[in-house]
Amino acid sequence: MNTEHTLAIVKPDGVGKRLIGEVISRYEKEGLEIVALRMIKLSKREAKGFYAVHSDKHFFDSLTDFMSSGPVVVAVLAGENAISRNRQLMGATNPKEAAEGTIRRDFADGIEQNVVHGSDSPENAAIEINYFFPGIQLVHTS
Ligand code: IDP
Ligand code: MG
Repeated sequence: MNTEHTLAIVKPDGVGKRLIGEVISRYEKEGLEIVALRMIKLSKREAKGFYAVHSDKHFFDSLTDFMSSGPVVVAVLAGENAISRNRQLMGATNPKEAAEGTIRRDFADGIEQNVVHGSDSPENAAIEINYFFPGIQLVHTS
C-alpha cells in the first residue's frame, strides 16, 4: 500500500464556471477520498506564497493575479497513489495537450486558466497541504 495525500484546488475559473461539483465528483468517482475541504479567496500575497516555486517564471505575476481573482476550493485527497492519480484526472498543464476525458481537456480555456491544481510530489503535497490546512488532523472515512 502506498497511501498518499495530495492537495487539489478548483481554481477561480473552475469556480466561476460552476464546476466545483463536477470536479469533486470526478475525485470521488476515481475513488479518491476527500479528507479536507474549504472555500477561500486568496490574497495576491497568499497566491505568491503558494506558487513561490514559480517566482522566476515569466507567467508568475499573471498567474498570481488569476489565482487571487476569485474564490477557490482547496481540498486534500487521500488514497493509494493519490498524487499521480489526481494528476491523471487533471491532464496536462496545457489543455491542448491534455488527454481526452481529463478535467483540463474537458473544461480549461488555456494554459493558465486550467481549472485545477494538484500536487506533483509527496514533498510538495506536504508543503501545500500545510499551507492551506496547517496542523490539520486528516480524517479518513474509509
Ligand atoms: P501544473 O499545474 O500542471 O503542475 P505548473 O508547471 O506547476 O503546472 O504551473 C503552475 C500553473 O501555472 C499552471 O497550472 C498554470 O495555471 C500556470 N502556467 C504554467 N505554465 C504557464 C505558461 O506557460 N503560461 C501561463 N501560465 C502557465
Ligand atoms: Mg505544478
